[in-house]
Amino acid sequence: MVARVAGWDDPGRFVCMRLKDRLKFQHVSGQSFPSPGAQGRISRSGGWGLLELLLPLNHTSSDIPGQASLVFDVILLDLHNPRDGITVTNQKVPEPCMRKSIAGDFVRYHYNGSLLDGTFFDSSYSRNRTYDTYVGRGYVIAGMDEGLIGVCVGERRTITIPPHLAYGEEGTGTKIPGSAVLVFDVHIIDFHNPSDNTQITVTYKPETCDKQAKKGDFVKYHYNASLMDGTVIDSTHNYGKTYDIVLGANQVVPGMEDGLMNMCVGEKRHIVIPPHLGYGERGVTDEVPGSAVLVFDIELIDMEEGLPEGYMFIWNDDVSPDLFSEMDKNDDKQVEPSEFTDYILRQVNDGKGRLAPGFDPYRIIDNMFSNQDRNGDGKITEAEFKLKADEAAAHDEL
Ligand SMILES: [Ca+2]
Ligand SMILES: [Ca+2]
Repeated sequence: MVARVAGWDDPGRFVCMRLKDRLKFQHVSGQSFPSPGAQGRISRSGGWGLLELLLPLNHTSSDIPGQASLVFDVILLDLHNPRDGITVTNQKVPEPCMRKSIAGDFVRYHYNGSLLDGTFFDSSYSRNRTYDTYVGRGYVIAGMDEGLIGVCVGERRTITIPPHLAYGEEGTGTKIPGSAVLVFDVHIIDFHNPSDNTQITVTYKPETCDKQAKKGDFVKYHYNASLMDGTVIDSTHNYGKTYDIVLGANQVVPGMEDGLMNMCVGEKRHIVIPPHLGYGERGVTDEVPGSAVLVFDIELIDMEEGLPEGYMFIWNDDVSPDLFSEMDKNDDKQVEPSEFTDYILRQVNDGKGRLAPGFDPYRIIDNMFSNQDRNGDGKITEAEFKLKADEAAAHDEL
């Protein structure tokens, strides 16, 4: 059984010790073991002074004769001082450390937990996933809450926590006994704050950078994606082609929209996306862990200017006054989908009009047709066309 000894290791200093023995102790003073794991012998009549024994309930007084000197062989399991706070040792802080965690940050970390004598009790590695928590908010034991403040991404540290900042006199579960000092070796994978924005660092800016990507532009870019610990997630270079999207059209996570905004062709950026602007608490199965911070290195390869917001087609020149008859090729006084499609595509090819880049042109044209075909009979009459054209005049639209 595990026994516990408490006492004063030097004047005024109160020490609690957990001992492995057949008996339970309280109140030992006058001497301390040098370190956990040390073995020693306690004698009732020796130099231990105020030793009082609390015998287990199954002991009867007949077990110990009166006036007996008692001798115990003990192994010191751990010791702490109730006035102690946590201690942080073995720090390995990566350079550069851009920022240190503060209360309210959400930290993802790995840990190995052991008792002071080295007995292992738990590890996040065995579950193959990080432990994730807000820090400084009471979601974890007090000592861990404190030990995870001031950490850098990638940092390793050992946090030693006295029982009054861990699981107290009661302990918890089968592996953490009462009054146990806990030792956590932690590795910080990443952290973020729910108020974080996308962090953008321009790593290369071309000399001429006059056209900058904006909402509606069709942008083509390369990216390398990884987690904060360097784990590679994905790269367009693996596929040998760019990733192409319309900016502001929700085709990528909000953090990537932020990161691409105002880029010019040839520019390179390093962007860090917090999970609420990335893949959230769920992440992406087998690719992005839940609540992970993402790191992208991106390069804008090409872009095509989009149309003004809200437009899917615009005229570059003045609109022909004979639009309807130009569309109605077979002159049957109605425009069918094929006539309409042919006409719009011809305008685009001739440079007279533009479709919004990055979308399926046939889908846009279908929508335009449906918009004109008021009664939905699959044909546009001159009356339908005129009605729409009058409305559009106000909107400067077809
Ligand atoms: Ca026709
Ligand atoms: Ca119609």
